[in-house]
Amino acid sequence: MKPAVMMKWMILRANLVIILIVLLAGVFLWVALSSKKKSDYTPIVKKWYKARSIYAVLLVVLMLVVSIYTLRELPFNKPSYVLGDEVIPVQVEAYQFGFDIDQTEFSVGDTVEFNVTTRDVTHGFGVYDPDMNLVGQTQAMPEYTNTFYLTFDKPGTYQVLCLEYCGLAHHLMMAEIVVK
Ligand SMILES: [Cu+2]
Repeated sequence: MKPAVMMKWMILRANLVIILIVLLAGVFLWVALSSKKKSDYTPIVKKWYKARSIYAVLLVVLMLVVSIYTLRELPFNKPSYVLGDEVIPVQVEAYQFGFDIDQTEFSVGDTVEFNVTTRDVTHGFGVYDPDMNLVGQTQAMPEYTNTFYLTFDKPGTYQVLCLEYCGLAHHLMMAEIVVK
């Protein structure tokens, strides 16, 4: 997703939250105002038991649609590394506030083995393609090396961003990888 599109989504979501809060307040008000009315209990129970089953089915369908839609783009089903591939090992050391990456220039088609650690606190190591889609990430942990494989299939400048809040200048913690 491009940054401009992302921004639009964030504004849309903020508006949605406000609308939902107003709706919820409306429901509370309606319940409070109608709580003094007296009526026969049995038909109400029957009516809402029925509504509850319809609601449950709708919820399951909605969750299925949302799950399928949101999970299909996860990289889990796209192996970027096959046993026997030639890989380029790269050491990454994160620190407050930057990354030491021992190689940052690659060619299209290269499969890289990122060995990620940190010299101070926990950081994130997220690699974004030239369209700012997250294509790979792992945690940078003290005294521990996390490895992940990434095949660069597009030329351009990739951004590396920290994905774990790690201090005041966390938002400035970035690096670049160039793929030719
Ligand atoms: Cu960080």
